[in-house]
Amino acid sequence: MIKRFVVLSPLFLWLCAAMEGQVIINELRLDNNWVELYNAADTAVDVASWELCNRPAYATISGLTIISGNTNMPGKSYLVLEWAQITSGTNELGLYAQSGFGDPANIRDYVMYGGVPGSSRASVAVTAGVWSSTTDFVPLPPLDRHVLECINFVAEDGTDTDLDDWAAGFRTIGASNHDNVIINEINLDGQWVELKNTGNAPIDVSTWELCDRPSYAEIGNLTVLSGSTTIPADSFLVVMWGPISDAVGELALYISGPFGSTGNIRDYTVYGGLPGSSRIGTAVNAGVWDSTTQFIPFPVVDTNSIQNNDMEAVSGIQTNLDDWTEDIPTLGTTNNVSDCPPEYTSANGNALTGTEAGMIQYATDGAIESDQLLLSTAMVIYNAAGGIDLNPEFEVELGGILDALLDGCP
Ligand SMILES: [Ca+2]
Ligand SMILES: [Ca+2]
Ligand SMILES: [Ca+2]
Ligand SMILES: [Ca+2]
Repeated sequence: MIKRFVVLSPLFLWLCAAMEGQVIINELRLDNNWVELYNAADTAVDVASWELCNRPAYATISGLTIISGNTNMPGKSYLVLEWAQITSGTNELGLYAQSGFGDPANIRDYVMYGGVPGSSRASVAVTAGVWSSTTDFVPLPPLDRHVLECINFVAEDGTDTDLDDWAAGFRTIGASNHDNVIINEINLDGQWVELKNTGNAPIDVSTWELCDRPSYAEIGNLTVLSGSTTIPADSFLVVMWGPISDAVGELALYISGPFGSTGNIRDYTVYGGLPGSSRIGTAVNAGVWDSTTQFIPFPVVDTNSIQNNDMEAVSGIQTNLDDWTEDIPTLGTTNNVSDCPPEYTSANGNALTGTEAGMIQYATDGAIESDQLLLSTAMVIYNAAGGIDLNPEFEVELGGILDALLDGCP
């Protein structure tokens, strides 16, 4: 009798493991109990017998409702599944190639969000290298309409994605998550806008649209001052557009029309005041701007730009009024990271006006001049190294609080 032995080389075993490991958890839509899986491999992976886990609940993928895609996932494709366990709040989701949920060899990807669950498979995920730490969780998105998404667009398997690769994003169910372009700098004098691709892969924005209601422009039709409409990873595109000017206006960024849709807007700014007609309501509902009454003041120095100073922002969701300040132009390059306004005085048209109802601090190394009305619920700090001037119109209602400091910006 002849005995035959088959010797599997370590390389062969490693290739098998890598191929069946290249499906990742890509997006979570918590309001609909949906998860989007992505097959990062070039070849098909059949995940019908794979398992989802939210300890102590488990589900075989073939038993779940398919929202889009196929359980025999073609290379570079998406599969969207519904599972009642995917809910908002403190939670986890594990993706396993087979049951045996305590065995790190079986887990392929993992995400923890909203807090640290009392019972979880986090330690299995950390041992397997598909999650960063048993105490790391992705914060819940700011609005129900936001999703949690993987923002590592070059991930090859679950070991490439951990806490730093997850963020609140826009719904892109069954499609790439990469829509991570923000409005980064606006120069009113020069009539240009700098867009930044905050993602780690190139993105083509030639069919995206700018909007200053009722004016609209496809980005591919505009004059490029710097960069390319296919913006490389972590890079800039600067385009000119006529409606960007020294008059009260807005600038919105859309992946496409229709422009009243919260699903299409990706970032928003409004400057100098509140325009009579605008998309600010759409922007606030989409979570890309603070409120319908907030705007960026005109720059004190005409040639200065207004610039986003949040270097960590991954999408328009993370940039708000507080992130915008005036500084010398940085056309096509990283913005100046100074978040101290030069001053708030009537001499430059930026005097503090309007009504305050909540807690807010205004800080500058220059001076503050105020016509504000502070309601009974207001708790306001004026912090100006160059002095504070309260005009006759300034008023604090009974119960309202004003702290005046001369420290300037922290
Ligand atoms: Ca991972
Ligand atoms: Ca997606
Ligand atoms: Ca924003
Ligand atoms: Ca810049």
